[in-house]
Amino acid sequence: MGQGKFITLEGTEGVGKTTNLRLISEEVAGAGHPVLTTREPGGTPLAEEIRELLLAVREEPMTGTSELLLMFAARAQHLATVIKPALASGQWVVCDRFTDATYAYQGGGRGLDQDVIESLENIVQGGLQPDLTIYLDVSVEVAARRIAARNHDRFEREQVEFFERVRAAYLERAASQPRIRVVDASVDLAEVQTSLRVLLGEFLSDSS
Ligand code: T5A
Repeated sequence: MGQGKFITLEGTEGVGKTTNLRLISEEVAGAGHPVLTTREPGGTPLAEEIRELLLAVREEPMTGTSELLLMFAARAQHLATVIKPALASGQWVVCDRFTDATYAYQGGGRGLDQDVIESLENIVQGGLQPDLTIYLDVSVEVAARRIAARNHDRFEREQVEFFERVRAAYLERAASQPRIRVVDASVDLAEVQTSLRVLLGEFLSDSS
């Protein structure tokens, strides 16, 4: 069996990534490919512990650089122990967030240097990139309303301006990278899912 394909799902908070992840995995499995669904930060026991460190609300503020290094530490573990072995065995990997989130949140949101992010990306990933990235786009106001009732983690407590910068960074990246496909996720869930099925249908037929 050849190498599997790597699909990532991106967006700001509350755009519907978790809601749509299952549909994406089902479409891939329905086309006959073995599929592994995972997430970042996280995806292994150690990386999930790093996720807890990253999301916890605590008195001591976390520096942007600490946040960036923890994201890549979790990613290094996830890639080495889950993603790369799965792809090598022919499984398709569907991942809730990956390095585009680092460019958007730590780069756009926190204002960290893109060149530093790129250096870490090279160290941790080598040449590995997703084959397809689906970016679910929703305005910051609509997304905030969707998650208003939840207990907010450390990121979700950021101001609107932070998420505007994150969204702008995602859209800028999507405009320059053909592997990133933008889906309007502000419409009804059924409509979002129709768009996802069409997009995945094209990708699956191009990959066969
Ligand atoms: N992070 C992550 C970084 O800063 N850098 C990185 O490199 C990485 C990898 C955790 C945090 O880590 C940061 C970003 C994050 O802040 P996460 O857990 O993936 O990452 O983050 P969240 O975005 O918080 O995940 P959520 O589960 O909260 O959001 P989802 O998955 O986008 O939204 P979901 O599916 O839970 O939907 C939210 C609500 O909206 C409804 C759903 O039913 C749900 O109630 N909904 C819709 N309602 C109306 N119309 C639609 N079309 C809808 N779609 C969903």
